[in-house]
Amino acid sequence: MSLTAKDKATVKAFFAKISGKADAIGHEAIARMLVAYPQTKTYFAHWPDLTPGSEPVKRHGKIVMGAITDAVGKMDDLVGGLSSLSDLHAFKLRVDPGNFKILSHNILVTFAVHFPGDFTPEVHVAVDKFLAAVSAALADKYR
Ligand code: HNI
Repeated sequence: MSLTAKDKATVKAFFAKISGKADAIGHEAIARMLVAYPQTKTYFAHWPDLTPGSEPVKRHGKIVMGAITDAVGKMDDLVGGLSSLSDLHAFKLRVDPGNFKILSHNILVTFAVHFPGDFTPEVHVAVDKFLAAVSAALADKYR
């Protein structure tokens, strides 16, 4: 499960390539999650508009993708690097950690749609492993 040195290099190179489109990717991933997995909408009931293209969906996509891009730089210690974010999701937001897998899936789909040439099977597996490691780190504080 843990990322090999090669996986880490593959993830870093892919994120360097997508960095210019990170906000749009974050927006689309969150929008897809809310439409395709409507049970995730419960956590965002306080937003005025949960539809694709709305301001809160765009803003949140940018925030989440920013945190994931930041995590690329913390790959050697994701549990330590994401501990305060894990605290927030576990104790304040109370997000069921099963939702991390749902969001990760939507991020992968969005990468594949926007970077069909770069998103090779090798990139796919490395980024999938990275998102699973981010999810595990985010779930670390739950119990
Ligand atoms: Ni998440 C807020 C990062 C998955 C529900 N989330 C944040 C913030 C970051 C963040 C960063 C802003 C924190 C702050 O204000 O200090 N979230 C991440 C990351 C992932 C993730 C990196 C997974 C890869 N969050 C999820 C999932 C859900 C979720 C899967 C629910 C389905 N997050 C929330 C909610 C908020 C939130 C709810 C508060 C949103 C708001 O603006 O009110």
